[in-house]
Amino acid sequence: MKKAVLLVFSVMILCSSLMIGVATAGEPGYTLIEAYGGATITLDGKWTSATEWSDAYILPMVGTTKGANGIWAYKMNMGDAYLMSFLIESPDNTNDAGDRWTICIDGANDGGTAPKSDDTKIEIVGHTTLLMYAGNGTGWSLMANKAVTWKDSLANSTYNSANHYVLEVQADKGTLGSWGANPPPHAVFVSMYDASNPSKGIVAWPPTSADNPGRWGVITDYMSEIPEGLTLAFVAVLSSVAVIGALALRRSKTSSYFFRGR
Ligand SMILES: [Ca+2]
Ligand SMILES: [Ca+2]
Repeated sequence: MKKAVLLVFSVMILCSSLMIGVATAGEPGYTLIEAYGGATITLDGKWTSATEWSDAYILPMVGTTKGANGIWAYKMNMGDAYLMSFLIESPDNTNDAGDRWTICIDGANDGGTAPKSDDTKIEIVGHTTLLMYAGNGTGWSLMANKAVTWKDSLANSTYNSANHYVLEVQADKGTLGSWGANPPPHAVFVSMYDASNPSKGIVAWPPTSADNPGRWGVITDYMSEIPEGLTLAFVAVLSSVAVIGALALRRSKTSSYFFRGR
C-alpha cells in the first residue's frame, strides 16, 4: 500500500515538473492549440460568413476579454496539413502609412533571447506592403516573401460592431521557415500598431517583444477539431492533458501528423 501511495505521489511530482517545464518554454499563460477547422477561409479581410472563423482557436489581444480591444485567431484547414490561417482584429479604423501588423513564428519552439535562423517574422505595413524576415542571431534580416498571402479591410464583426481593421493571413508551413512542416509545438507572437494612436504603442500577444522568441506564446499541440460549444477553459484543460500525452507519444504523433491531408 505504501509503495502504491509513493508511486502515485512520484507520478504527481513528475507530472507537475513536466507542466512547469512546458510552461517555461514560452511566456507563461500564453498558449493555444492548433485546431483543424472545416470552414474554408476566403482571404478578403473580413468574416466572409458568420462561421468562417468560429471553428478557430480565438484569443483576446488584450487581457482576458474577447471584444473591441482586439482578438486574434488561428486554425488549420481540414484536408491541408500545412496551411496556417491567422485572423487579427484591431480597434484601429484609420488608414496610416505607419500602421503595422506583425506575426512571428518559431516552428522549432527552441526559444532564445534573439531571433535565430529558424524564426520567421511577417510584417504588413500601411495596409499595402508585406515584408518577411528571418532571424540572424541578433536581429532580423529581410528575405523574399515565402508565398504568404494576406488581405485587410475595414469591417465589423461579432467582436466589434464598429468599423475596424480586420486582417486575414495564410502561410504554408512547408515553405515558411527553415523548420519545414513540423507539427506543434511552435512559438508564436502577434501584434498590431495604430500610427494614429502612438501613445497606445504596440499591442502584442503576449505583451512582450517580437525580438525575444523565448517570451513568445506557444501553440502547444494540435487537435482535429474544436467541437461546437466546447468552451475555451475546457480546451485549456485538454491542452494541459494533451501536452503530457504529447511528451509520451511524440514520435507516433509526428508520423500521424504528416499523413494528415496531402
Ligand atoms: Ca474572410
Ligand atoms: Ca491606423
